[in-house]
Formats: sequence, structure tokens, C-alpha cells
Amino acid sequence: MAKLSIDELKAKAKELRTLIIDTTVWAGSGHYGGALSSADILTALYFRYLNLDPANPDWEDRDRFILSKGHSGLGYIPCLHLKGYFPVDDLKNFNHFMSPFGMHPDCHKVKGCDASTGSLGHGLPMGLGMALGARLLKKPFKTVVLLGDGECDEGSNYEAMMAAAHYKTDNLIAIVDRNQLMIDGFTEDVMSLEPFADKWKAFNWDVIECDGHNMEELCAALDKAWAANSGKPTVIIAKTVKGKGVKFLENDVRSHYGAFDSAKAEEAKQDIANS
Ligand SMILES: Cc1ncc(C[n+]2csc(CCOP(=O)(O)OP(=O)(O)O)c2C)c(N)n1
Repeated sequence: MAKLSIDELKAKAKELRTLIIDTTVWAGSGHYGGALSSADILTALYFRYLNLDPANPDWEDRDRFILSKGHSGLGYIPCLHLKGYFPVDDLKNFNHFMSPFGMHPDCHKVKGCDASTGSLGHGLPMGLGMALGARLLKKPFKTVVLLGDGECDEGSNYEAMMAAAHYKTDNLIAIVDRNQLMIDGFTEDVMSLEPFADKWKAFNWDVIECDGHNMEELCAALDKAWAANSGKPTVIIAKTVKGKGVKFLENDVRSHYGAFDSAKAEEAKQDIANS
């Protein structure tokens, strides 16, 4: 599939955000704050970087992607639809009884999904395993793991960071959706992460910081991460805004999870269209 230009990516990210609002309505509720903050990252990955074949989801040489912040399935599953893995009508059952799409992604039920997530702190260890697997199998694929910043309170991440550097997995890319908020407050109040970049550097990772809503910066960061051959894994700390694109949700702890009535859903979509 053709790689989208920067302008096309910007338009696609708007399409994804609109679909996140629709899917929240179809589902009855959802984790829209973190889905909206990661929408530009998912769009750039799926429409410019990840080497995938939606007609052949189990292709062995595909790049691997793990949504470690599994509660953002509300953004990830619509993105897989936009990529062509399944029709939009399937999304209308999101989180309904017997649907393949629960609130958190299940790789045994969702085409294109490489790992089941939802219990935070497991994506990076799994991604490290996939990166080491690629090396053992002499496969060229990259493994990309998207983490939440609140998720980085989980100690398992630090074991994986240490091991990834030890094993020099420069085919592994972590991206942190650094929206500064978690379920119950600002990360710096709940469990401070700063100096966050220095922590990754101390674990011997290459660190790139960028604006996670600026498509030019995001793509420059991903270009650099994709080209890495320094023997170090790379992390992109993407500075984002929870609820991005919908003014009444932006940077507000209450936008972690909730529901919309039809008037609020319309207002949200209008905001996205005007953004
Ligand atoms: C192991 C584990 N503990 C707690 C939770 C409940 N939980 C769901 S989302 C969330 C906050 C995560 O914050 P962050 O990673 O910053 O996500 P974002 O703000 O990007 O949505 C928590 C604690 C969980 N899913 N897994």
C-alpha cells in the first residue's frame, strides 16, 4: 500500500478521530482521551511506516505493532478498519456482547492485532521478545510498542528497557504517548516520571523527543527510529494532549473514560472538523 504524504496523514488522522467519536457512541462509552492523544501516532505508523498486508494479516515478515496501552483500543481498532482489515459495520458492535472487539484488543479475535493487551506494563516485554525473535529468525521486521506515560509506572517496563539495551535490539522502537495524564490525575502528581528522557538514556536507549501532534516532527522522529542501526533500541517520547482535537476534552482528567450523548458527539466531531 502507498505511503501517505504529510498532508494525507493529517487528513487521515482527522478521519480516525471522527471514527473514535462514532465508535464511542456505538459502544456506549470508551477511553476516548488516550485514543485521541495517540491518533496522530497511530495514523503515521499505519499509513506510512509499518510494512503490513491487510489481505494477509499473518504474513511472517510484517512489522509488529503492540498497543501496550490497551485501553486505547478505541483508537487502534478503528485505525485497523481504516487500514482495511475489516469493514466499518464491524465497528458498530465495538464492546458489545460476542463482538470480536472488546474494550481491549484480543489478538485471537482481531485481524491485524499482534498482541492482546489491557493489563498495562506487558507490551514492552512482549515487544522485546518479538524483536529478539526477528533476530533469531533472521527476519527484517521492526517491532513497535506504544506505551502510555502513566503505564510507565509499571516496573516490568524497566526490566524490558534494561534487557533490550543489553541485547542491543535496534529493531525495537518504543513510543510513549506523553499526554501527562493518567486515569486519576497528572503523572507528575501521581508518580513523577521526570526526568523521563534521562531515565531512558540511563538505560542506554536512543531517545528522540517530538510533538506527537505535529505530523512533520512525528515523521522525522519515525524516519530516524526506522533507520537506527546503532545497536541501541529507540524510544520516541511524543508530547501529546489527552483528548486532542476536541476542545471540551483536552488536557482534562475527566476525559480518560466516559460516554457522549448525541449533542456532545456532534460537538466533538465539529471540533475535529475545525481543528
Ligand atoms: C496493570 C493495570 N493496572 C491498572 C489498570 C487500569 N488502568 C487503565 S488505564 C490506566 C491509566 C493509564 O494511564 P496512561 O498510560 O497514561 O494512559 P492514557 O492517559 O494515555 O490513556 C489505568 C491505571 C490497567 N489497565 N492495568
